[in-house]
Amino acid sequence: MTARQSTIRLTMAQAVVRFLAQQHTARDGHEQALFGGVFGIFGHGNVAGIGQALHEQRSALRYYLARNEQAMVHTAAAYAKMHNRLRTLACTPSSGPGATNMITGAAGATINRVPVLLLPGDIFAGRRPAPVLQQLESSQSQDVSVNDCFKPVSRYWDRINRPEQIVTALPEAMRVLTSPAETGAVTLALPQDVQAEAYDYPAALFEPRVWTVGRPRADRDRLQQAAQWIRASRRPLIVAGGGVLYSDATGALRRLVDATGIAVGETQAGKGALPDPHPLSLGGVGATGTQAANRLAHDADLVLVIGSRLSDFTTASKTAFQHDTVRFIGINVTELDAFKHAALPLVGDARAVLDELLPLVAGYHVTAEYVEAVAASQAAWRAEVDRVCSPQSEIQSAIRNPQSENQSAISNPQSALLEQAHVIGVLQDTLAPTDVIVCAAGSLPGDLHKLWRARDPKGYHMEYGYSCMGYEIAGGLGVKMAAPEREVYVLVGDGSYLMMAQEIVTAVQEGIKVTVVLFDNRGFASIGGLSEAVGSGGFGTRYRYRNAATGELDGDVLPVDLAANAASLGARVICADTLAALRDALATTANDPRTSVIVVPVAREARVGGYESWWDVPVAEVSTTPEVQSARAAWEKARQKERDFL
Ligand SMILES: Cc1ncc(C[n+]2csc(CCOP(=O)(O)OP(=O)(O)O)c2C)c(N)n1
Ligand SMILES: [Mg+2]
Repeated sequence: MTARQSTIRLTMAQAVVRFLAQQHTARDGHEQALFGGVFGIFGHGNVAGIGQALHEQRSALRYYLARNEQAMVHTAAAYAKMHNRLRTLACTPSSGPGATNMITGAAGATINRVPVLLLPGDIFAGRRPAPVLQQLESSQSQDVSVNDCFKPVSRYWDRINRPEQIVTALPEAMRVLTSPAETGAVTLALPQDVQAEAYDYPAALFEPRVWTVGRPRADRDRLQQAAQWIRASRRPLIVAGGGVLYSDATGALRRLVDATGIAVGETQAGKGALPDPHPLSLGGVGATGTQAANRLAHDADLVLVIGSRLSDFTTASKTAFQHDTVRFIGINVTELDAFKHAALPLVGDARAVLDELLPLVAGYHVTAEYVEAVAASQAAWRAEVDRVCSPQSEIQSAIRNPQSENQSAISNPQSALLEQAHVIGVLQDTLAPTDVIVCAAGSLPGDLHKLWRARDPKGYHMEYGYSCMGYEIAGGLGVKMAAPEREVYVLVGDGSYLMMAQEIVTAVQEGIKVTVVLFDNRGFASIGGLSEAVGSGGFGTRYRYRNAATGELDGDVLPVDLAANAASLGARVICADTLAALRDALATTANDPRTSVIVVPVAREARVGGYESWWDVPVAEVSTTPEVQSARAAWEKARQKERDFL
């Protein structure tokens, strides 16, 4: 330390909190605080350190009490995603189980490329009282704790064994959090004793700091090459991913497609990149995509991938693109993604790259034949969505599915369980374009990817990188905190709800309104369907009693009352078992500032099918079950379409 530097004596934890409150991001000249607060659950591993610091500095950085550590990371990730990664929340758990509860959330954030700051408590750096409560012991090393488990799921990981280490660790942590290319979970493990230790910190550490999120530009020669490829293309397609939204490139995308006539398919994270309606929007692409997008993908000779990780859902497990000489242009701020599928990599910010590409393709336009084909397939798809979402098809669907638990629909339409697609139709009709739907796992993501018309770039919030059951309600909380001016609708299955509903209590406590629409089909419709498809008949996916006669889980329906459960957590609860009741419930909750749960019983078997697509789930190679054998044969055939792009 030089003599000129003034210092401030603080505990390490006080210094961390003080530092976090001073961090900002700026993009395109717009500056905002990086941290919108700190979520936490206290235990011996953080209460006297970070807990004390948060108490003392509570006017600088607000503390929120979560109910589960995994949930609070989902909340932070959703908050960050809603803010296009320019803001996030910090999470403080105790050490031990409080810390490891966050690992699932950390993996989700890193996989989805969204920033979250995790500050787990850690074992004593001084070691004398070891093993402390909840400490993992090793006979090989004393330099091991459960927090080492965060390493593979963090983009930056550090353990602060001396208080002065934060002087170098915190700026690194912020660099990674605010780097569009590197971002994800950042973990600073904070030993319990060191949190409370004082140090003379340089005062400069606590000066306000602005992390400029730039717009890196792609290599010029490669841009020229990309423009040539586009000009040479007769059947191009754009695959728009989450990067389009994060980079605020929806306007740039629209300008490019309006000028060239190239149609757009969207990934789960990219849905809303070209908001509906637009003549060149084909909706979702890939395993859960629309017929319109999947047909164009099948024949595309050039795929312009913008801000996508090209997951197996997007590529239909590498079967989506079947043109003999198809080639790819990868526009991505992350090299790893830009190079996928042997693409011509345009490594850079999506908006900057699109802005520079536009003048280079001036004069290029797709053919009249392409324009006609896109218009026709879009019109056909819109009609198909209307058909699938319209209640008139309720009875036909029960007839289509002879195994249906909805057989009563055939004899008595009044008593029929609702179909999920019809509920989605009502939500689509009722919600305002700027309202946000939040979802993550089960059968809803696939149905929504196909059926939902995202009319606002931030209106469709799907966590489908990790597809983590339990994200939904916790995530909804983060979305509402990030966009309090919007109505937030959490769409959640009964399985996901049972896994993690407790953040309703946090929402009630904070007066943060979310409206949960709970689709109760008594078990796992999605994985049940997948189990049937692989020949296992939905084994182990129904919420039913074990049947003494058969020894299987095929007894009576369980007496679980999800409405009573939600009410017990403090939510307003409405049960809606008809579409009319659902419309009423949505009107009622829209005018209520409280957090509500609308419980909608839906038929498990009434599923929305796939549209000329596939997902690779390998089937048992040997089995005595004929259903498995035929599923295997079908899988072996379908798999032949998988391609290597080299
Ligand atoms: C944490 C977690 N565990 C398991 C899975 C695998 N999984 C995907 S969907 C699903 C069932 C979801 O059930 P529910 O929420 O009721 O939705 P439904 O399938 O009935 O639409 C399961 C078990 C997962 N995605 N996440
Ligand atoms: Mg379910």
